Amino acid sequence: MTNVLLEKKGNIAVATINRPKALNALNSDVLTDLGELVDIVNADSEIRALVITGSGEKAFVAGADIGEMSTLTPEEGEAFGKHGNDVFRRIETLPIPTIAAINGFALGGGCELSMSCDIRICADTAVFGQPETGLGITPGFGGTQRLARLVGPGMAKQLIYTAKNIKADEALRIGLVNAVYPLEELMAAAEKLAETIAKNAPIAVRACKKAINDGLEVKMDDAIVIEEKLFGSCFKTADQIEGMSAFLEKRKHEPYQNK
Ligand code: DAK
Repeated sequence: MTNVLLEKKGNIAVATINRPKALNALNSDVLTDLGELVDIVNADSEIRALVITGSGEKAFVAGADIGEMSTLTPEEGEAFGKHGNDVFRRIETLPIPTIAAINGFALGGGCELSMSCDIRICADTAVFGQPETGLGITPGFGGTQRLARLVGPGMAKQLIYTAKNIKADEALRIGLVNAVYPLEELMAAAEKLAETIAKNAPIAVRACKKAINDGLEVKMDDAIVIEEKLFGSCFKTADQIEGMSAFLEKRKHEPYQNK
């Protein structure tokens, strides 16, 4: 991978979209590398949480590549959208938690990539938006769906219809991000959050992600059954036995083993 860099740090990993000359815009090569990133992370049981950020100090991702998109036919546009949607859905359904550390512009496909992650935190310099209607297209990598689910249909429609950008403080106010940090503190905060997650029992954390994601797609009666089954699946794991024994024996639990 040349367009996505991956660095492992203990039980967490940091993926950096690496196309700074184009503000990390998503062309087909970047999308392909993001797909490869998912394969690598899925195959590595040591990675318990993944941070995704952008290279440079200016942009997380400034959108899908407008140069590449500008000459597409309707059929090619649909195929490009499917490429992005497939990759973003694979990121959204990665078993481990994902954190978008948004270090600048997160426009169009960049905002959509961040919304495919479980948690979004950003720099005070970050700018969010879905500028697509200003370019003559719709959001194409899940923006109409994930933004409406995250901030509600009214706010999502306003952002998408107006194509207006918002700053970090407004993104925090509407619930698009969980926290805002000075740019120079963002990556430390993201890694600390990832490490905190990685210290908890990995099987339980993955079950929680699945319960929340799958449960949100069905009605409550079915959602609580999803939770019951995942709850049950944690019992008799080595980490459940150790976690509960440590509590009862009034000691700190041993590092969890992902077993
Ligand atoms: N695509 C390609 N190149 C980009 C880019 C982008 N999205 N954003 C920036 N760049 C390039 C610039 O062209 C410039 O390249 P050079 O001229 O140096 O070669 C370089 O990055 C630096 O950008 P600027 O010189 O413009 O930097 P500024 O600081 O002046 O401005 C900016 C930063 C982020 C405000 C500006 O670059 C900008 O407005 N960028 C475009 C933002 C944008 O509109 N993004 C949304 C793209 S639309 C679909 C599938 C996918 C999508 C939609 C539909 N279907 C299949 C249905 C997704 C759509 C989008 O993401």
